[in-house]
Amino acid sequence: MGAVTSGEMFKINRRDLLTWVGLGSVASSLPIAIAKRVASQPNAASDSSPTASQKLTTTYQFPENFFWGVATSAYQIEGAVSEGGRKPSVWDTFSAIPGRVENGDTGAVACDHYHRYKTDVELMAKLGIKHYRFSIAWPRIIPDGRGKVNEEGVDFYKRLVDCLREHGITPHATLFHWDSPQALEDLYGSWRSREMASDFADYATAVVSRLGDRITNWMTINEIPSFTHMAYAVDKQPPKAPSTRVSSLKEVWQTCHNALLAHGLGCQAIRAASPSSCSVALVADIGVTVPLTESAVDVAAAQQAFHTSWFNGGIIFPVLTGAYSPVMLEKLGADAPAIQSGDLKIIHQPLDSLGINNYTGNYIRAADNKQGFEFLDLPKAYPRMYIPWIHILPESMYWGIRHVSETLGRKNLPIFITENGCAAQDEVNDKGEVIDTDRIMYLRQYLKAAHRAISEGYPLKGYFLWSFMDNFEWESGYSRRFGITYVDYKTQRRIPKASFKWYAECIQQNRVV
Ligand code: GBH
Repeated sequence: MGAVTSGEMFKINRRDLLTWVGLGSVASSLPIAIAKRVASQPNAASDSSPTASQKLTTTYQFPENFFWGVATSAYQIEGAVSEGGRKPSVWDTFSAIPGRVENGDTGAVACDHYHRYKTDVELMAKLGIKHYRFSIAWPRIIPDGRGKVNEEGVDFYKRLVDCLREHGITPHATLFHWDSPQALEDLYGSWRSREMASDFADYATAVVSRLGDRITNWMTINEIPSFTHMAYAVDKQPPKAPSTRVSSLKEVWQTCHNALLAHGLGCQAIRAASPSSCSVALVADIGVTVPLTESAVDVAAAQQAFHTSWFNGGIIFPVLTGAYSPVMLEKLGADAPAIQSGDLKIIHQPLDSLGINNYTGNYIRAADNKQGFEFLDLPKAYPRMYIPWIHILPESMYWGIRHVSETLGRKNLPIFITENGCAAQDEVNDKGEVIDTDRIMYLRQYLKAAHRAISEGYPLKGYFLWSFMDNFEWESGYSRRFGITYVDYKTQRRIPKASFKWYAECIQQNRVV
């Protein structure tokens, strides 16, 4: 499309404009005169009688049984940190140390979801989701990390899940989203010890034996690097809790290996404790390598680079293939973790699906060097969202899914996008609305890339948008908003943003609008 001069702009009518920006379907919320005009438009798709495959690619229609959802996590939304018998997690301790979290923010109140879950679930029902991913707080269920179960903590999740089910929403529970009990940090250094893996398995048993009558979709652990590699470091104060300095990189990798063991033992514990057949997954933040072009050589380069991108070779490889990537091990040398015999068998449990958290990626091209590829730096002005690490790479959605299927050779493993979303500089305007067109732009492009994966036959089964509402964004505190619902933290008022209404329309039409 050529440049539109401001003079020409005046000739564009409202209907054209709505169609251009993809809002042609919001007829129900339009003034009646406009709604009538929209309704009287001939349906372009049926007019030109496209073939089935053309129709699929031009309308971005999703399969009938596709799961549309939203995601949150316990520490980021619940608050009520010392209520109902809960004891501190490492994030309570960490955020209480001045300077660790922006503005000195903590999760003490967060979105007060512990008290407001009913109205939050009502709002989810208005959004039209049928699936909700949340996490269960270990320090609510077993406040000392091991030993006695706190039934009052369990009761909160019973209430929440019953409320979800009353609204026709299926619960998907993550057992661990970074909130390790402080007691275990004090006792044996939490993830530095293998004991953490068996304590996690006992915690999984405690949860599933009590909630397994209400929940059948389980995820063991969310994003292993975020509480291991980013929480332990050798020469700097790591950004995430418990933020411990250790003396070697090998020790950091050991925390990661212990988390893999926890995942494996956790899978076994969930299956043993579940009263009915259930689904078990891991949630991984894979480092997505995107080929600069889709030439055969660049695609091969992206596949090769996938091994050493982020922590893939040491996490998703052992979990899905039963072995650390040899390329990764060679690169690590003496820094690789100690692996005891039998560990890999525990780690490589059968999974019912894999959850992928996708936000961004890296461009790769084939190169004339020893490894055969290179990671490309992004130009300084490459577009990003309102947080430095989210560069806009919609095709990372497609390639993340394809790498798991193809590069890891797990063709038939169902995949869920368990998180995708972005921070935006949201402001409430004088009409009391939040018009986050930048977030809509971001989400729309990523969903189109998800659709491409499905249309090429990759087994993507569902999508959970991060996040249902603004929340405690870890070391950024409340300064970064990822929600499609705005939270006014002073009053705890929820304001559905423009992206909320846009997502509701996608769900309702079962396609990207
Ligand atoms: C997820 O973390 C969390 O699960 C969620 O709790 C959080 O609120 C949400 O996303 C938004 O941050 O190598 O530059 O690409 C994401 C944490 C931070 C993990 C960036 C991967 C890669 C940085 N991620 N990181 S980069």
